[in-house]
Amino acid sequence: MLNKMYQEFIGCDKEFDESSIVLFGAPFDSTTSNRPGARFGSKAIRDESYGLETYSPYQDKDLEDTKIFDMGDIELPFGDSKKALEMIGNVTKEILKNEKMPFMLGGEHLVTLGAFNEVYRKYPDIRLIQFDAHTDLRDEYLNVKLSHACVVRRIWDMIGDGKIYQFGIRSGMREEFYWAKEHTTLNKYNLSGLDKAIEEIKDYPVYLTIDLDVLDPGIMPGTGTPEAGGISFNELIDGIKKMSGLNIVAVDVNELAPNLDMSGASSALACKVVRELLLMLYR
Ligand SMILES: [Mn+2]
Repeated sequence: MLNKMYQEFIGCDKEFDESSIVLFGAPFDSTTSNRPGARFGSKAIRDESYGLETYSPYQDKDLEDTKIFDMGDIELPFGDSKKALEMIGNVTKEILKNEKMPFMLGGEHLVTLGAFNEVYRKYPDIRLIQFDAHTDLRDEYLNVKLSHACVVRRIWDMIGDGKIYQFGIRSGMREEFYWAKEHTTLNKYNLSGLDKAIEEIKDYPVYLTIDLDVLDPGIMPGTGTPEAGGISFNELIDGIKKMSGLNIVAVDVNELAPNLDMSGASSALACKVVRELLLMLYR
């Protein structure tokens, strides 16, 4: 008998059938406009997770007490966004079909669209919570509609007005900020509007997407488009804990570019965010 040839995210060593959460990587960064490297994010998160404890003092929970399967990374074609999103969709679909929660590790932010498509198919009344420095509301970027800079706009194309809640936003075109006033709930700079949003969407299924650049680049420099003035790690952990009462049905954590922070601190931080999310979500 042979064993698998990769190390899963720490504590996520259960089999598919017995698990309620399925972790998978989407190592894709073809539309990254500034500094590439997010394609290495999921692998770094998996590798560096062995620097973590499985126990969280923040939540008094331990990954050892969970049943989570890490399937590893999907092998994606870098030159073809449409095909890559389709492949991400197929994996997501299979996870949902088996009544499990997809938990995707990016990759650039565009990968969210592949998973979201399938989640929307299963949950037509889905709401989106986005933590991000950037609006991601452009209709197109460099004449491309399938771009990391357009991902939330593409989600709006599907679900429409009043269902998208954005937090930590501090960068975008004027047109995007004005457009958001009509179509999304955009909270600038921090997570201060989160309580109100939770109250509004507590009866709906929720897709949670966390672009790690929502964090301050002082603690999270390892990302493609760092944006000064971000939230602290403790603010993010508080936000994650607050969402434990929500009906979150799918999650992704994206935009770690480990090659852009040679200290490794950004990767270690991302691992910790993933651990806290898994422990918050596990039922
Ligand atoms: Mn961003």
